[in-house]
Amino acid sequence: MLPHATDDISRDGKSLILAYDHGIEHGPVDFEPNPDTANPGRIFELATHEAVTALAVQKGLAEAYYSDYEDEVNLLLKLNGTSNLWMGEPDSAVNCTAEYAAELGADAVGFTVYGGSNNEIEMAEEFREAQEGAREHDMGVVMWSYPRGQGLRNDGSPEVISYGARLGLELGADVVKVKYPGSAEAMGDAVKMAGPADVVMSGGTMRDDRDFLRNVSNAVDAGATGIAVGRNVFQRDDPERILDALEAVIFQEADPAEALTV
Ligand code: FBP
Repeated sequence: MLPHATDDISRDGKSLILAYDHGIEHGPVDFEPNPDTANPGRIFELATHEAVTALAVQKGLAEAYYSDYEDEVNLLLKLNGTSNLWMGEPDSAVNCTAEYAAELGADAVGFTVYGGSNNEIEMAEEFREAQEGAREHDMGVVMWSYPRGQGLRNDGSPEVISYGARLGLELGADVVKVKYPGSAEAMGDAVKMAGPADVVMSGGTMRDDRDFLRNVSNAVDAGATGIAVGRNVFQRDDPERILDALEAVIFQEADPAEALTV
């Protein structure tokens, strides 16, 4: 990782990345709990919340909306993505270059790597191109490091998640986004494996407010620099309220129970 590479998508060394690539990754089903969120404009507005340090979207949404928000929102442009209609071994189509991301005004690029997939070799090579392209344009690099594939029996185990964190460091990511491994201790191991690269936890499926904030707090206590979250924010009836609470937990290290009352 390069020093200062994440300055544009973090605040005081912490990050709250609002992820909104679900329209491609999961499809319309993710918008059902809160139908307004099918409208990308609603999410770009949400990303102006002061807690949000960057918004992760695909190229098409950036082209359509970002020019209206470039003064208020930091753009993390996802360079690859696959729909849930794809039934093959985990893979992700590269659908944008680092050069075009820079043209669209991106502050950083995002890239999924499925370590352990039968497609890992190609994905690592594609990541190399994206990472080096980002460096040429002074953009930070965030790896969605999600080991999975037919050969991996337990892709949610702490060992596999730590390995994913390490892959991010070895391949040149500035930030590695990993699934929450289930405990502060396991998160601490992943953070250690990532060395100088930042680690952010992935939000995951919708959870009870307290459980969710407790996991985030554990992750931050263990050295994670924050979260990259989608569903646990935008699927709630009041996404702004959970952003207020996340801000307190991540940036002020507030107790999760107290954060809900701010
Ligand atoms: P969530 O907070 O909703 O889990 O989003 C994080 C994220 O990495 C998204 O960026 C992505 O769309 C999704 O999870 C992928 O999840 P998975 O591949 O595990 O279904």
